Amino acid sequence: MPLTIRRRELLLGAGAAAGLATVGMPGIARAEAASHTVQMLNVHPENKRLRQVFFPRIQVISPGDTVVFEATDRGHNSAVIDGMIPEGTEGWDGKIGDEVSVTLDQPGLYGYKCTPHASVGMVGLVIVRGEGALDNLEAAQDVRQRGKAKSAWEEIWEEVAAMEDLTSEEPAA
Ligand SMILES: [Cu+2]
Repeated sequence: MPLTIRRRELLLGAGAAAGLATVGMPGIARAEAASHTVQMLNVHPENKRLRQVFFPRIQVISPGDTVVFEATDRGHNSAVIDGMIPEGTEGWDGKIGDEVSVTLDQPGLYGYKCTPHASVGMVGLVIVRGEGALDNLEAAQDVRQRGKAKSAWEEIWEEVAAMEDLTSEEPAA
């Protein structure tokens, strides 16, 4: 049976070589990409007086990361707001009640809403950090908001103004 043994050795060798080959592949760097969760909720988990919310409302991610909008409570969706995403990007438009998962490569601000609850302030922002992350800040701030979305965005922009290092790829240590 020496032939069989040799064949097994060959197969093992091939497997090991294939394993080594993948280590240096560019795709492996994506293994570092993170997944972040935003819950779509009827009641804010830390302040019961706040209703119809995305939690957290602002999510800062790195290019290539994924954001999952979880349909924790029913009746919500996540859809980008016209004029509030970086130029040339597609955004997303989730159906009501559906979980949506988006992977974002382009640094910038991505403003979104729950379509039925935007006017009661159910809006949120994903910031993809990196060069040009704030390039569409003015354009996003210029978008006209209605009802409670107005004050919600004022609060969000205030928080964004206090954030540091958004234009660097890595969070400050
Ligand atoms: Cu909603």
